[in-house]
Amino acid sequence: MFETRSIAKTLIAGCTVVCLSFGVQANVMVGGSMESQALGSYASAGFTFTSTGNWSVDPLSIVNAENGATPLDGTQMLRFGAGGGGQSDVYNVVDVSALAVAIDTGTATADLSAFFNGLGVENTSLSLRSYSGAEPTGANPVSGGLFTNVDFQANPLTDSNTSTWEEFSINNYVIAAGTRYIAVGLHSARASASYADQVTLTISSDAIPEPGSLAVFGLGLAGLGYIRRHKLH
Ligand SMILES: [Ca+2]
Ligand SMILES: [Ca+2]
Repeated sequence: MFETRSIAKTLIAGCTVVCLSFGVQANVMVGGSMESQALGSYASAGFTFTSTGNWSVDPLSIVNAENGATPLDGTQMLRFGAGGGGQSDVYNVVDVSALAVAIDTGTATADLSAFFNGLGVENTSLSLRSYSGAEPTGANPVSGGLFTNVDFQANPLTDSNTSTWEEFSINNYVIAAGTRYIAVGLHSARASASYADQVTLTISSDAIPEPGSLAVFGLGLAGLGYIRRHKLH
């Protein structure tokens, strides 16, 4: 009897969690913590969709703590540029095809959050772009007009205190129906050393519950029915 009661309670607990988050909301960013890309400098090497999860396009470095700046999470952070000054634009492409059903309702939204830091007061910015085609290879996401539906937030400023991280975001980016890839862009005017870390891309949709959620929801209902029939407490 104890075992069946435990199973029923587990089913109900599962239902409660799923029911509270009915609909889809998930951080789909890969590589946003800068922990999975190996330490070192990355020269401008273009960009392909098969490099999903890695930052690329303009030169960048993945570094440990330096210049009084400590990674916001883990032990690694992104440093814009591989030396020298000038504008630096780095991108990471996220495959969102697993959420196609929700995205194709045209009502799914994305929220991008990224933290910046710098030795000086830096001009930084964020961008989001979407792509609806089949997965191409060997393509730069920001050249040739592949990506559309651009949302660009320009000129948020860091302070010059390297012990603090400044959060900037793009909220309620409406994902065009048909989107299968989203390019996340981080940009810095880079007058001095500047950094980024803890990038998240959260997709939300209330339109279509996940099939898996429906299955667990059904199990939860079955568990409730079992309890009522057997008067478990
Ligand atoms: Ca990190
Ligand atoms: Ca700061």
